[in-house]
Amino acid sequence: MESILIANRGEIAVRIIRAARDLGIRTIAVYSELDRDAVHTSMADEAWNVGTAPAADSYLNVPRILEVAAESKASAIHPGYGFLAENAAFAQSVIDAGLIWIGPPPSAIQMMGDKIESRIAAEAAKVPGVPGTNEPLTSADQVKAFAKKHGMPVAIKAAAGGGGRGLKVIRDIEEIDAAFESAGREAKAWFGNPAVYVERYLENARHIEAQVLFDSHGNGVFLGERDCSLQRRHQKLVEEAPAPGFTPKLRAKLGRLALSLGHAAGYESAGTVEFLYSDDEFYFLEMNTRIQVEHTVTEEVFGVDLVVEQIRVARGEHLSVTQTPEPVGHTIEFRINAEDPSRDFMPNPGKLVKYQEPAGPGIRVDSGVVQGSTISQYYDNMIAKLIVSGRDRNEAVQRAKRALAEFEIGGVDTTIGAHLLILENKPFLAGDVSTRLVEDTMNFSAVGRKTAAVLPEDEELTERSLTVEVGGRRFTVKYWAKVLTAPGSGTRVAPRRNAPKLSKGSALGGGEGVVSAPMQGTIVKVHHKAGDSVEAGEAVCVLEAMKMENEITAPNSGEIVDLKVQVGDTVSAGSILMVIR
Ligand code: MV4
Repeated sequence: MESILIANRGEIAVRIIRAARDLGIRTIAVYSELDRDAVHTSMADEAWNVGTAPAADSYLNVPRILEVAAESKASAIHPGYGFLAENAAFAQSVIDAGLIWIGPPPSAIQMMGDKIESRIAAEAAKVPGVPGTNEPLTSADQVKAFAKKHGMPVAIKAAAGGGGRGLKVIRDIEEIDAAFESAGREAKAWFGNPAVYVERYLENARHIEAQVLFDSHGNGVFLGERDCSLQRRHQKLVEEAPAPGFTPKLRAKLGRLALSLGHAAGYESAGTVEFLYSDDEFYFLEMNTRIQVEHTVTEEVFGVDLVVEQIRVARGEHLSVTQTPEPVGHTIEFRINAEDPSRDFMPNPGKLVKYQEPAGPGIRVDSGVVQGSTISQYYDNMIAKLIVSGRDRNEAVQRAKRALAEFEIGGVDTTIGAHLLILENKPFLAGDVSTRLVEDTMNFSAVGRKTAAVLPEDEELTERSLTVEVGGRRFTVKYWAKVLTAPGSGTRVAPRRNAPKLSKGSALGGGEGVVSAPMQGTIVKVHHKAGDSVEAGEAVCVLEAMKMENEITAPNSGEIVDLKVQVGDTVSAGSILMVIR
């Protein structure tokens, strides 16, 4: 295997490039027009344009990806996760094109992609599933009969769904008719397959994933478990290994179940078998036939490079790891996404005008960005994965607090504040994790943006006021600054750069409706464009200064008649930012 084409982007593309490099294999990146200057694009040995920004026109553009594979003479393709990673037809077309597919056989992808088929395979392999049906439902009456027999709540799931997509929880018999109808409609619309099935919905269970790795010679190894119970609307927030409170006995039992399913499926490469763990029992949920986002915590604790192992297996090698390693220490992964936890994790794409990763003991950051990168609404909101290890869970938690506080990201809202809140959550700290923890015990609505919430607790903020004169008019503004102890350690005033110039004919500063910078800083968000109407007191832009984001508000209602700044501008105290008349 002389070269690998990575059919992906972002942090996982960087991750695969690193693994290939470790094996001395040449790397071929593909990029969309939006990713022409992305980290993965410049990092690979060569890079090819596969199309325009929309994923359908680029990262999902199978003919173009295969064409590039042929033109670049790639030996193999690694799909990463998402995009085409679990597309059996794509996997088959790669193999038919004479390339090595770094992943499971298309037959295994196909089997596990149909959640009803995967349940049947699990049953045949004596891997107990959540009580449920193994035939597509044809009427709401079947759901009612199931609920009568097994109890409520129940979950209706899309056979072509997975990862929580197409999952409907029903807590009241009266809701079954409507839920059954909408589940089928949504499954058809979202996945192109209306088939749905029903399971008993297990409340308060833990979501435990088993990492498995198979070679092409029938050998399989269980590489430990991950606890992924902390999810929000089926989006994982935090993953950890080993699972809190897991014993070697439990780990061995889980491993036997996971390997049994893998063998039954004729599995090869890395895969993850998902279970619910409740009342000392494991219940099979689904199997993911890809390397997962959270593979990193397994790597850190069980001491294996899963992507290197995938490549080795794809080269026809026998497993180099044949026994489940003993876990060493504890690792927690935090997904740093461009989302605003205080607004229900609303995506907040934008330019990373400030980006500085933490480092130091126990810290690993997997990312595909640098300062100046843009998180685009065309792709997922992930900025980076912060992977924190310690000798035990408490040390990992302490280090995580330090690393999250150290993580400098400006220009987008991030999930850092939410993670810091999780690290103060008592059930979480006690290891009492379950799929209900987030919903039952956490409220993110008050989570400030990272810079406002995470100044190390020994730093205090003092209220200060600043008197400025703009265009002959005197303003006194309040601001809050860190107490700097070292003498002369005042904030270095950055030289003015791109500071907005007063345009001809505009207000010469001062006067009604002039919005000025209360202090020197960087514009990290502009909420409006020229011509927009705004209300008095409404946030119009965000100025980052002294590690804090400061909302600048409209002094009066009116129209923005002159917008002088854009994201990334450095402004000095008193600079006019915009005029509202
Ligand atoms: C379930 C379940 C309880 N009972 N199925 C969520 C993602 C996908 N992997 C499957 N998931 C679940 N399926 C039954 N029959 C609980 C989850 C689940 C979960 C549900 C709600 C909120 C957070 C969750 C975290 C992990 C798993």
